[in-house]
Amino acid sequence: MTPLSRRHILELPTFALMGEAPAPAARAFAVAEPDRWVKTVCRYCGTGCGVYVGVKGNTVTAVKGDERNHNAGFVCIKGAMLPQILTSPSRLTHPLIRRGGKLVRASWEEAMALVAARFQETIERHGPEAVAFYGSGQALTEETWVANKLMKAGIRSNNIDGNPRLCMASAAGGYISSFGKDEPMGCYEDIDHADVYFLVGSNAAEAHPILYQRMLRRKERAPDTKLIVVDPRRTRTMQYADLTLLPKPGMDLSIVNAMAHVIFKEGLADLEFLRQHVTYGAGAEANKTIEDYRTFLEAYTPQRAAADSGCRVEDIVQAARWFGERGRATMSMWTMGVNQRIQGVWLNNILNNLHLITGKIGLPGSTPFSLTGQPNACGGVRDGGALSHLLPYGRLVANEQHRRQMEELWGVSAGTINPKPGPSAVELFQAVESGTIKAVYVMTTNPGHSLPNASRYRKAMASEDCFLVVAEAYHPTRTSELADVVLPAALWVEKEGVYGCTERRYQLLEKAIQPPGEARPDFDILCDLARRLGHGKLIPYKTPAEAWEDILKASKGTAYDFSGMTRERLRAAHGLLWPLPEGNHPGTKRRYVRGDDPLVGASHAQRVRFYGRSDNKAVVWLRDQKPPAEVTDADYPMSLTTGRVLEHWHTATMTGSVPALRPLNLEAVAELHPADLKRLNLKDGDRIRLVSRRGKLTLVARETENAREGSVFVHMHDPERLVNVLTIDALDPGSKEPEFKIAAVRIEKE
Ligand SMILES: Nc1nc2c(c(=O)[nH]1)N[C@H]1C(S)=C(S)[C@@H](COP(=O)(O)OP(=O)(O)OC[C@H]3O[C@@H](n4cnc5c(=O)[nH]c(N)nc54)[C@H](O)[C@@H]3O)O[C@H]1N2
Ligand SMILES: Nc1nc2c(c(=O)[nH]1)N[C@H]1C(S)=C(S)[C@@H](COP(=O)(O)OP(=O)(O)OC[C@H]3O[C@@H](n4cnc5c(=O)[nH]c(N)nc54)[C@H](O)[C@@H]3O)O[C@H]1N2
Ligand code: SF4
Ligand SMILES: [Mo]
Repeated sequence: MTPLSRRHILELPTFALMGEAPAPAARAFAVAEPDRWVKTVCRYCGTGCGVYVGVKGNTVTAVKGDERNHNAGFVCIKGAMLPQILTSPSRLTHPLIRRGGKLVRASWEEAMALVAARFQETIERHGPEAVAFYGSGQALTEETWVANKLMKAGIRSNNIDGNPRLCMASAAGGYISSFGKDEPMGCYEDIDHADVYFLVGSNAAEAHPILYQRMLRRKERAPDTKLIVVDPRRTRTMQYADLTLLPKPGMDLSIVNAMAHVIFKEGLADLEFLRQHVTYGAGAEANKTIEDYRTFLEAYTPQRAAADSGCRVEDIVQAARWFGERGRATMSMWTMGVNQRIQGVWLNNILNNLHLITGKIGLPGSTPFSLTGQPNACGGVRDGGALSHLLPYGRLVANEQHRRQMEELWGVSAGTINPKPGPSAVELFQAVESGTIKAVYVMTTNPGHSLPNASRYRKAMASEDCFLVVAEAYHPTRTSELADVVLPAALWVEKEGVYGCTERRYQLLEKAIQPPGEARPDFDILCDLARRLGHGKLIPYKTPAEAWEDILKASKGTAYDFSGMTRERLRAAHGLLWPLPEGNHPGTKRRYVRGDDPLVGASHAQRVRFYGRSDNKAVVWLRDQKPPAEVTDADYPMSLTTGRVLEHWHTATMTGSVPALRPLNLEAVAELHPADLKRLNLKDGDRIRLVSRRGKLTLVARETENAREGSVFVHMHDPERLVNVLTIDALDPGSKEPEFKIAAVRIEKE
């Protein structure tokens, strides 16, 4: 493996910067000496780095990493350049209403009156299920709380979902089926204790750079620390890997099952742990035995996995040995290469299995740790229960007792909440297409760009039969261009609220400056809408802090209990990890662990208690490898995968506004292996057409050894070249998450 030095780390493409001694980029952004520093959180990824913004007058002139937060003063290139997203010329500063086919300037009163009237009229004529809300893992917790309460308790519709369905739904489904409750049990500190990192479908060097850098720091200190990366492409994350497996897209369940096979065969399983803490299941039922599981694993020999995945037998065995070796702490991390698959939940389950069968769970450095994408997917939408089948803090729409609890907390009469779960994200837009949903409010997400099979849903959103409201910080976007009303939203430090990141860490973002023009915080806009729809009593809040009081109460007594996280404590702390019940509890690094998690009980006989399920056990699931939804064939012989680059954020409304980032990598290109180019008689720089069963896209071909032969990678960020016209809207049957990562395409020369 490549030797690591301090110099290597500092020269990493991730470009991490120390906050204290301003590194070049940080200084570049101290465009004027700030008058004051305000503590907040990075706007971008689910790493949730703490930052301070430097403010002069009403302008953010600098940013630096928070040394007392988990990121220890580091921020990545996107974080360092945050101030410029606030002042982009494309910031929307006043409402827009569509008149005669064109979006024209309107007053707030006109815009809000129109939105309220159209929603009211639609509900009266067609019922509450004719309207919908589509939210985001980037909205603040209090904003999401208001939207969820308004929809489920006020309008009495479960037609509320959000972009975490495109992202974390399979991880949530995996945690719930394996452990009874959502959310990871480990913490970032585990990175400092792990001896093995097992990364599957995660390009952390680009997507979670500060966590990746923390892994490298550990490797530098403890050179025997192993990094294993499983990804069909050769990624930047593999630069420092000790073992790389490059499976055929979609064929890595066989690898993970084969690792379990080897772990048992070589005596690396922790049979005592299994006896105490584990039950077994297949399908949806936990009704199997360890013998059933071992019989199931017999078929998954390393030879079979090698044949399925195209990886080498030795590498699969090596991965299993490093993972399972006694005395080594092992941390798995995974992201969209696992979740965005029709087998997403199943692959999550079997990654959890590896930790259960080795007992490498709930110990320093040993944990199954799904990395979250968005900064508040955990805190706002998953924990807050703002998906169509959920209610806040682990409660379910379909569970009568849970509905009663929320009705009481929300102060509405019993029977108010509709017992039928609403549609998931993609299904919601299918209902727009079919005309059952006639009005949609979209907030802090850009579905006209980010949905799979996008042309289909763009057409539905643009239709005369759909009244589309978009709350946005910028205009035009690929969604605001389709809207009937666009509401200008305050952004990031122009408002206040809570974000909850990957490790159950909740943090307060303080308001630092006033929003530009007439832009308003989403919280205020939603409260205004609630009042206009006659739900002022239900949504009486004047400030996000008032809503937070209700949120604390709703968490109390649940498996999420963070009722001790008062505004004051959040303001003083540099992040707090739940469970954190009322009182002076310091918070929980490792969930389910005796002596750390207050919900386990100090006198519990064993070191862990998986209290998410009533039998206090976790489930090892028998999950078979299946093919992806769309396999390649003679007409569509290449496999398309999509994802991210370091410098850009999703639909690039923010990073595309930063002059230093805009020129870097924003144009989507088709990354192809030299052998494929040769076979197709193409060369680097040629214009080509990618054709799938759903659409066509013209791009420049880029030759790279990093591509997998037979596969093409296109990033998702370019608003002018929407890769989602090609992707497939096939869904995981459990999580309803789309298979963004695998589609069949052919390549034509332009
Ligand atoms: N710079 C940047 N960082 C971000 C974001 C961003 O937009 N830009 N977005 C944030 C969000 S919301 C998210 S969800 C995360 C996503 O973070 P990641 O999931 O790490 O990023 P992706 O590039 O979407 O996909 C990861 C990898 O999955 C691989 N993959 C594709 N198919 C398969 C397969 O069949 N098996 C396996 N094992 N791997 C496969 C792809 O080749 C890709 O390298 O990033 C977060 N961080
Ligand atoms: N092909 C392909 N498609 C994908 C994926 C993939 O890997 N491949 N990944 C999927 C995943 S994991 C995700 S998370 C989604 C992300 O997809 P989106 O959520 O659609 O992408 P973003 O660009 O993050 O959209 C956030 C929008 O909110 C706006 N905004 C920012 N701050 C505020 C605010 O405070 N208030 C309001 N009202 N608006 C604000 C931004 O300008 C931006 O337009 O994409 C999904 N789509
Ligand atoms: S790693 Fe994520 S949260 Fe941290 S600075 Fe970079 S984009 Fe922001
Ligand atoms: Mo995501």
